[in-house]
Amino acid sequence: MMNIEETKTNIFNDQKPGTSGLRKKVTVFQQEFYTENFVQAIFDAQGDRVVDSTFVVGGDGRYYVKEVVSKIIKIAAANRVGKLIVGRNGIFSTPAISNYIRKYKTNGAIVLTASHNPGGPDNDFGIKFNCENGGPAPDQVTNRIFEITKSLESFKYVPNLIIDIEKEQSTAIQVGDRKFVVEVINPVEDYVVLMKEIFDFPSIKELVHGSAERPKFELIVDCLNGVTGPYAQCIFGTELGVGESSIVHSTPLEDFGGLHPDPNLTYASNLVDTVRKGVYDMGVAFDGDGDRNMIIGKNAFFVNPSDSLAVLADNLELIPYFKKTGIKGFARSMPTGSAVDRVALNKACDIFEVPTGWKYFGNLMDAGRLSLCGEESFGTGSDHIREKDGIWACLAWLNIIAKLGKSIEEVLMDHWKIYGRHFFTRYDYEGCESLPANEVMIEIVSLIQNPKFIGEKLSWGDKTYVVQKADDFSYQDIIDHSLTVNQGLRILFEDGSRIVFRLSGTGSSGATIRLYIESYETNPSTFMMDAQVILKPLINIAINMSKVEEHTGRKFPTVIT
Ligand code: VG1
Ligand code: CO
Repeated sequence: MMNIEETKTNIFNDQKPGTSGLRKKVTVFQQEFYTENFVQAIFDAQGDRVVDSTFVVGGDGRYYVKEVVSKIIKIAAANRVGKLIVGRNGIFSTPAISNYIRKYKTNGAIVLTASHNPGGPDNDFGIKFNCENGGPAPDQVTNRIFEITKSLESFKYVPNLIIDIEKEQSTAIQVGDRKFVVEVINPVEDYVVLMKEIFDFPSIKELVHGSAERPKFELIVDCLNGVTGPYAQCIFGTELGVGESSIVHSTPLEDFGGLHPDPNLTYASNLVDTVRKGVYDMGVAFDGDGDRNMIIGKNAFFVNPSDSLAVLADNLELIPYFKKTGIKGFARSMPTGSAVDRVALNKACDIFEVPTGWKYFGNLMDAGRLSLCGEESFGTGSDHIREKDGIWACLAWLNIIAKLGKSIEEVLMDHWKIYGRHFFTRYDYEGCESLPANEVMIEIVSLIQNPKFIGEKLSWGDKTYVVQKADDFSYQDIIDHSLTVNQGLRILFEDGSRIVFRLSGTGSSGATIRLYIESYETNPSTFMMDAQVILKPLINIAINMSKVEEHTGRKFPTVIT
């Protein structure tokens, strides 16, 4: 039998979760009692539901995950949790956790990830709480946790409870007068079963192997040393027969091998360069925790995530899962390009526009209103789980290509011919000081608050745009009617073009300004043009009106997508 101890904690005032959990430098989490404080607050926020509850624990394999898993085991045992399900070695992708919660009807999960942020002792760590629907906790829950962290006086734990998480095993321990169980499991198995239920694996297998009618479709998968490695090896390697040399960076590393595990053109440039050589028909990369994806076609033809969402929406019936469930509706986050809106219109189905962050899709899915959704930040997913899902997105593309028999570029060209093309770009000014970043936002606020701004003509070169509407985006959830405000400054123009400014909510320090630009073209002669060329006038208008360079001293963004 083991005993519970209670230790006085320190008060921390900075444990407010952002877009997707609490993210800070590892060194911040390593402060005495910092992590314990947040974990205790998660359990306290459960109220009486914590008694005999079952929670899943796992993360993206980054530095400090294992230490925090052992802290959580000790604290859970002392807080009357009945059972913890732990991914072996602390490994569990974000989508696989979401699936596990739903499949086995557990009470939720503590997900240890800073997603696409770099890892290692000098980089980032994160803790996210997911609810029993499998999705990230909504604002009401994270606000409750935050309030508790600010007044917590002590935390409870079982000091002598040590579990070997390198071995799959189940351990029952007597803690005080209760039984507490820790089950260490294979984190890959159930997820693979789910993928095989959703997609037409035989068709995908034929695609990647080639047949009498069609040459082999060459795929390269880059896991950026994140958590997807073991999932990719099993699904693309063992199940689909993709060669070992085409599944790269597939061992989860604590510092991601020095890579920045963010699948975009800047941080996954190795993959882009490889695919540019013309051998591969498709390249795909995932982020640290496996919920993001980047898709590129032959010769590094880039599929913008907003277009990816629209193409999947248009072809969803080709995927067995949706043939069965039907299509209930589409959604995108506000800054995401609106290509999918046209598909929704064409299919006469609902389209929802929600704030940035996957948690805002959850209620719609739970209410059976939403089948497919996405974000411009390389997030795509469906109601099979309640997180975005990188491997799912790759399989969805493969499934569709297997059925259509076209290249990725052909699929996009055909899509644009029908719907027109929404050009989209995002500029990130990462690692700014907080003060100047706020000044940039205030600059825009003062512009859009002026009633005379509506109708104003903004020009650059020979292009002129007329302001139709400008606001600070707010969203009322149609299911629980909760209101979320201050979700991004939008300037909408009469021709459908948009400029959006937002501050990132996932950074661990300082501030990141995100500038999103979109415009719509129907003239096919523009379709193959570079988005940066087409959007140049709007980009310059946005940069001038925000005085971003004056305030931050940044001549250029750090990342352009
Ligand atoms: C970013 C993206 C957002 C995404 C979030 C979490 O948030 O813009 O679309 O949902 O990251 O993604 P922000 O607040 O930095 O813009 V992940 O892969 O960290 O779970
Ligand atoms: Co992620």
